[in-house]
Amino acid sequence: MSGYTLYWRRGSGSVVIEAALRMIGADFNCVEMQDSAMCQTPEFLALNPAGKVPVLACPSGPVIAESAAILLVLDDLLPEARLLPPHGTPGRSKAVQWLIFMSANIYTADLRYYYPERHTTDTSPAAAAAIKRQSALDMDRDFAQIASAIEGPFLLGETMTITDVYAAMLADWHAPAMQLPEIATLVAHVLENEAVRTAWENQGFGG
Ligand SMILES: N[C@@H](CCC(=O)N[C@@H](CS)C(=O)NCC(=O)O)C(=O)O
Repeated sequence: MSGYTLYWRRGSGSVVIEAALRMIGADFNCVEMQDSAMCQTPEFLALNPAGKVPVLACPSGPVIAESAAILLVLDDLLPEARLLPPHGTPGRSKAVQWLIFMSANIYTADLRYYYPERHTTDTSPAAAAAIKRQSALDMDRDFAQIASAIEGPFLLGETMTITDVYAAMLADWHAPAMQLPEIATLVAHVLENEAVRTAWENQGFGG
């Protein structure tokens, strides 16, 4: 399998896609988006009208946006790489449920936390501060739910899936999550994986 192109940005959700590509041994090249303006060019908007990374162009033609969707498609294309448990197993249901939970809830809360001004028409500093406070509380609640579902050390027990890598990415953005012992243990085990460590280093995580 060769010829993937990953559109990425330092410190963004593209890190879990690079980790997945490395875990499956795919050939890929990277196009770095240096800033928000680069994500708003007509060329990039033709790939993802939302103007956001990550975006993955597949060698067979499709261009996919949305981090969780990209991971599900990669798993479909290369099921033997076991980014996720096999179709039809209880483990897969659980891994997919938490992957979507994190992408729908925690990723979006992180965006509210880091870019509060984009989430209100009220331009006052107090409004931004209130959005930051609430999004931090939302993430605390959501990470606690994940922590209670972790079998240990990974979500599904002894076998790491891409859902664990996704959780580690989100924990890097929300340091209080590391105070939960189940999350800290999961992250420590995820970072033992060489493919993950390389992606973390390339994309400015772990600092
Ligand atoms: N739901 C999307 C969120 C993607 C997203 O918001 N990406 C951010 C970086 S983490 C982005 O590209 N923002 C564009 C900008 O800030 O200009 C996903 O899961 O991929």
